[in-house]
Amino acid sequence: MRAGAVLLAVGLALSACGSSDDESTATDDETTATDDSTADSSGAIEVRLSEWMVEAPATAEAGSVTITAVNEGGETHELVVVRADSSDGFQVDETGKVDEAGFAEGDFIGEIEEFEAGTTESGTFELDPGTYVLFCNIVEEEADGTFESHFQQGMETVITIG
Ligand SMILES: [Cu+2]
Repeated sequence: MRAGAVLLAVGLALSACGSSDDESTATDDETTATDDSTADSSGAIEVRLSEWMVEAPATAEAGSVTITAVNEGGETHELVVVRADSSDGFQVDETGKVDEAGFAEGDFIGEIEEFEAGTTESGTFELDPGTYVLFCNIVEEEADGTFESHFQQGMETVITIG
């Protein structure tokens, strides 16, 4: 009984080592398992949105960058990509909404349109080396007539593309 078990184990080990099919299968698994990665070297990053944060890796490689935006919050969010050293010079209107048309030509890169809490959206952007601000530009009007600007609540971060 015991000898049989050992032989079986050796047989399994040998077949695992000798099979190139197993190796290619393992590679496929890695390629599809991108959900848990926050950053890698292939131009894909994950950005997490919540109240009131935008969390992104500090750096990413230039080129065609696919941003997977995960809405981990309880509200609808969006993700705007603008080339800027920081948000210091951003123009906001009286509601706290950033004037997306106010950026110099070429600095407004694009956005992932608003998507619901608990969902994930992605977008691919051509990013040259430089510094970019990622922010949410949703403004909600409260029942009392005041405005809640997600950007002004802190939903912004800076990422360096190199
Ligand atoms: Cu938001």
